[in-house]
Amino acid sequence: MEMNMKMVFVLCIVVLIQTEMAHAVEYKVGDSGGWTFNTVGWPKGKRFRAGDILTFNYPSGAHNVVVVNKDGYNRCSTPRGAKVYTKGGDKVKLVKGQNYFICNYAEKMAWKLEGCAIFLVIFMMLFAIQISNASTTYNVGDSNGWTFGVSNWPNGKNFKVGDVLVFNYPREIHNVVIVNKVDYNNCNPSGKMFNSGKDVITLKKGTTYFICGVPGHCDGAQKIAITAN
Ligand SMILES: [Cu+2]
Repeated sequence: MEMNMKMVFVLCIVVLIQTEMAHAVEYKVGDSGGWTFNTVGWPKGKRFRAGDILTFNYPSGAHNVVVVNKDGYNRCSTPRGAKVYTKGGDKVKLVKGQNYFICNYAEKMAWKLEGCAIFLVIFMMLFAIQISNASTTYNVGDSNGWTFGVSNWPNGKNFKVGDVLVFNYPREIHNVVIVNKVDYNNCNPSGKMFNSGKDVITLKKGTTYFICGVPGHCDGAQKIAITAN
């Protein structure tokens, strides 16, 4: 930031109108070097008149020309509503008194860089949130699938809201029924039934109770209670 301010400073020039007269003269600011760093000394020894034209030659996109007041000039800052030229080859007619010109492009670049940094941080935060929110898909019972003795399978796992359970089983042998806690404890299969053999269920907040509705299977520990936070 401090470096950028210095860069701005060396681009500042001040043109003092010494006498007011006819016959406008056209000046190329910075001569062959154009409007670039260290043009600050260029006006020295020249006698400008009101109505003279300054041509600011520079690559547009690298610099600009901002007409400022004395305060803006001294602080290398851009007053609100300042006239800004950006095309390169800009012609500015001098008015009576002191004419102050600065390039505030480095200042702008600093803002842009700051803006980029802020967006990068936001992006990284969103990315981190996305990672922490990423849902996990579980195959219930792992390679054994949804079968007898599966009731211990959830132990030690931390399920989140939005995680997905896939119940894999031969559909002619088992099914999946979502039940309430009492029916879970009593192995009573009254509730929503799935029987595709590959049922995909997204977890909601709280505890969801799953049992196999085929008689005797729930009692054979084909039941799981999953708590998602
Ligand atoms: Cu079963």
